[in-house]
Amino acid sequence: MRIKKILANNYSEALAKVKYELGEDALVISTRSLEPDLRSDGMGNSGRVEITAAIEPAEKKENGMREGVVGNSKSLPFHEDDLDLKTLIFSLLTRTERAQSLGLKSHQLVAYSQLVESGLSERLACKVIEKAGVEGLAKNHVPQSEPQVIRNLMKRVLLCNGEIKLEVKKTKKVVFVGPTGAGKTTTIAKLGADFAFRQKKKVALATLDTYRMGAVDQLRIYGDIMRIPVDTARNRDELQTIVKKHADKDLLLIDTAGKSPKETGYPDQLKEILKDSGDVETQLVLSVTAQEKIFQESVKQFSTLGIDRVLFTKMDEGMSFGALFNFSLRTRIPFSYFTMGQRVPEDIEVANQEKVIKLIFN
Ligand SMILES: Nc1nc2c(ncn2[C@@H]2O[C@H](COP(=O)(O)OP(=O)(O)OP(=O)(O)O)[C@@H](O)[C@H]2O)c(=O)[nH]1
Ligand SMILES: [Mg+2]
Repeated sequence: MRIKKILANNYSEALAKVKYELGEDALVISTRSLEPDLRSDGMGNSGRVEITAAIEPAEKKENGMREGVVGNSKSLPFHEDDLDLKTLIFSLLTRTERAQSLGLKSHQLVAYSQLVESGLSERLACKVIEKAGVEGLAKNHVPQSEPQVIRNLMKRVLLCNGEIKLEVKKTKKVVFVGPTGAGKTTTIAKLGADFAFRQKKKVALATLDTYRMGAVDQLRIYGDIMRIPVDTARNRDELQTIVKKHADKDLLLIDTAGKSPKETGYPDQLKEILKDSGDVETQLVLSVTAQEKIFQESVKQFSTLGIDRVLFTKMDEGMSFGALFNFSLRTRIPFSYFTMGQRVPEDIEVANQEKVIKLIFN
């Protein structure tokens, strides 16, 4: 790693020099203001700034190093680095120093801090403020990121794609997967009721959760109350039989056993069971109360199955909704529904961008 100190009259000039001398991938590792030093020989400075920046040699970068931090990612919409040496050094700076090293100006720091406080990752918060600043400037000719510009920008990049779309003359099959206790079974009951009673569609429920005591009963009780058939499948053949039996239905909702993201073999078992049942949409169910790390691990865990959409539960218990924004930007998996309570069938709504933005800024 090459380290270089850059002197300039102010931070923006210093950052421009860093980019010019070391390139877009350079990482600012420290900044400091220099006191005016008016030496009699005229060689002193009159209040300047010093930036220490580092750059990875080109051949190392080609060996797997990802994009840099200053002026990074032009890909859509934003991008974050993996944990690497740069990230490690970066993490040693204070939040404000990090924001400045990413190019934010002092007038942007309040908005930036608010986003980080509400759970946005620091890098995404910087990107949002930066882009909102550019958009605000283009629109109003004022170099500031107005709250409305920030909100609109964030709203625009969130991906939501509405409720389950039924097929014409074909049963729509949807399987719900996710960590233990995320709310899969309860959500299936809510959706079953919505499609059967509000939308007057023919609905059937099935469960592959034959591992846990009482799991089948839990779904069956909901099915009995709603007068919706509930079937259980232990393997591929049994599921195929259920699918055939319900060929006249508009919608078949399939429940699965909750598994910790550490159980990496489980998605392959599910894939095997679902193999001959035709097109099955996969919805990953995640609770907003879980750690963000669980979100990422679950996405990784079920990636072999192919996740079509994500459904967030327990919005009523969530404390920090910036994680939803991070999730959307990191994975680009569209949101389907949000659930916000234990009441069946009331506590569910189709996911929408406005809701996420309101929760983040509330
Ligand atoms: N507060 C709140 N609780 C919820 C919500 N959705 C589900 N729950 C509760 O979360 C608990 C677990 O819900 P389940 O539907 O059994 O979760 P699951 O994902 O099927 O669990 P496993 O099958 O064990 O993996 C229950 O007590 C539900 O009432 C929600 O939106 N808000
Ligand atoms: Mg369950």
